[in-house]
Amino acid sequence: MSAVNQVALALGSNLGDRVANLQGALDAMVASGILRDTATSRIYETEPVGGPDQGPYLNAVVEGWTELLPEELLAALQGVEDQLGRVRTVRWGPRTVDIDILAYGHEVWNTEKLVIPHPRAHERAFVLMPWSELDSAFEIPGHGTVGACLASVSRDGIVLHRDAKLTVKKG
Ligand code: A4P
Ligand code: MG
Repeated sequence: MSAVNQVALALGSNLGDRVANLQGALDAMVASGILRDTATSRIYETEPVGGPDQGPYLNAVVEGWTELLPEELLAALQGVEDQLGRVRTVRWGPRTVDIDILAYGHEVWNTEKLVIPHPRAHERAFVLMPWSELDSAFEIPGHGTVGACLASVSRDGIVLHRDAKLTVKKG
């Protein structure tokens, strides 16, 4: 049997039908077997952080279990981003969908392609607010719990998106 690891992923979208993009990414991850036993946070509307002048984001966090190794997971998630029509132009620029690996169990990974835990997750309210709904007690390696990190950042510019929810379809 393959090893199964729990992962936390951040989803973000600020182009096109943003809810459909987040839901499409979740559906693709489940349907392709990348993730199973998946749980999702609520969706937040968030002011863009960094990058060029761009529209507001919808952000959410998804947790689940994967049999893929970290770099296999990254490649599979980039495949989902491509499938959803992502075009990479400027760093931190607008995107149909971005899927970042926040945590892979409690592993620490540091290669040119992949850094886990995500190097900016612990300071971003648009990640920590949805993540805390799922697992506030999760210990982010090197940074303390999700809840403690959230308590030390500003929540300005982050509001709950009440119009839609993500739903997990059986894979
Ligand atoms: N990479 C390294 N570590 C990881 C990881 N843990 N997860 C590498 C995913 N990718 C990782 O990513 C660039 C490269 O990061 C990848 O090729 C991968 O090898 P990308 O998705 O192509 O480009 P990006 O997302 O523009 O860059 P980056 O550095 O991931 O940006 P961030 O830090 O994710 O910031 N504001 C709001 N409100 N909401 C957002 O979601 N997102 C960003 C993107 C900026 N501002 C935002 C939001
Ligand atoms: Mg990214």
